Amino acid sequence: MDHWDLLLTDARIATMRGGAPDPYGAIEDGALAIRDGKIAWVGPEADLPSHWAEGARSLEGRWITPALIDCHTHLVFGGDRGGEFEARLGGASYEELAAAGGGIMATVRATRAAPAEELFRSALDRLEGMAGAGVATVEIKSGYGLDLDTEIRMLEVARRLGRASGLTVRTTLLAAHAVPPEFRGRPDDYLAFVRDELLPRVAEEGLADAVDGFCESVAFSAAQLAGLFERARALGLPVKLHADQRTDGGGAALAARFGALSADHLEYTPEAGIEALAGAGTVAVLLPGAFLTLGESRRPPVGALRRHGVPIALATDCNPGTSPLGSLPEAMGLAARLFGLTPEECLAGVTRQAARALRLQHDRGTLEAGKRADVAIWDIVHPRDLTYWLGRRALAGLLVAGRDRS
Ligand code: DI6
Ligand code: FE
Repeated sequence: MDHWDLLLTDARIATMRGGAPDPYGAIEDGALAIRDGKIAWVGPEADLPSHWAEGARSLEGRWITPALIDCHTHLVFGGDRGGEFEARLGGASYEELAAAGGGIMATVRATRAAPAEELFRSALDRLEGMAGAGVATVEIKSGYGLDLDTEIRMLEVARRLGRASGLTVRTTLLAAHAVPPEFRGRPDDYLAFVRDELLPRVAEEGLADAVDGFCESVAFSAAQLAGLFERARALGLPVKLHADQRTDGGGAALAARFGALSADHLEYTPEAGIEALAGAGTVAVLLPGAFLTLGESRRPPVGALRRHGVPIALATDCNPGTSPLGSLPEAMGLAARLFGLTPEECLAGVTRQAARALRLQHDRGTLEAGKRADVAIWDIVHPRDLTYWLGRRALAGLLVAGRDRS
């Protein structure tokens, strides 16, 4: 092999390889070669045959990492809930606001009323903000439509965001997010509609890469969601779950039973649930933006997750109600401060482990030969700085499938 499309030299490389003996899988004085959008070679520059270095791009000692992956967002939505935020600061609870027609239902009304173009424009703005912080892969959930047309419109908008931005967008059907007004008091009828009509249609049109549910006392129980998950699996779609965020609803155990890609939130998950996740190989996705915004005090069980070897990912949970957080590096900084994760765990959580939460680990999440050349270039002294600093714009460049994006 003697030609590269792009060769980066004089780089400090946080490969984020799993099981690497060096922290961050780091390679000092490294080089990384790209061909056909993939990483063709990565290692110490001294090991490169010298004539290959011709035409290389020197990074002048900058750090590179895998491009970041935001594996849990509700990026597509209509309207705005800033007023609710103020009301909550004034003492109103999330539950009170929801009972008064606010909360998720306020966003459902606004999303139903919004034309696709408007949903697309506002979400593209948020997506570009994420890319500006080093993110190249984003998961986007539906769940603010709760009817056939709007759920499909949200997923179509999400797919279009991927095509228009050049970033990778993975879509998730979250119709089991709340009971819509048309089905008030009849959650099982609503879930039957999702299971028998909406989900098969979404699967047939290839609009979703996974199926999610909100397993919570204010939403659906584990028993209610099991039927939906069975159908999802029968249609070949993997599942994910909003689990045990504000109460222990047996969410982690449900996720594990269905071999979920991830179980997300987990503040109230008991040890048995964590053991189940470990056995199923399910990723724990922690969401410090929602924890902070809701003023939670019970932290997710990080010690038990570590002890049982459950992979820990982090995401923004970007949504207009409980996590108005548009920056994944800020989620890292918050996870360290609020949950006690190490900076290395935080970076792994938005690269290697986040890839796994989206079943993309074969293709991205670490800097290794054969993987997609999604690479973030940083003006930092050490990879821990990505977690240490809050609100610092440290991105110096972003390669997506080997091409310059910024
Ligand atoms: N978990 C949450 O915290 C949110 N949805 C979810 O599944 C709430 C989203 C919202 O308030 O709009
Ligand atoms: Fe969420």
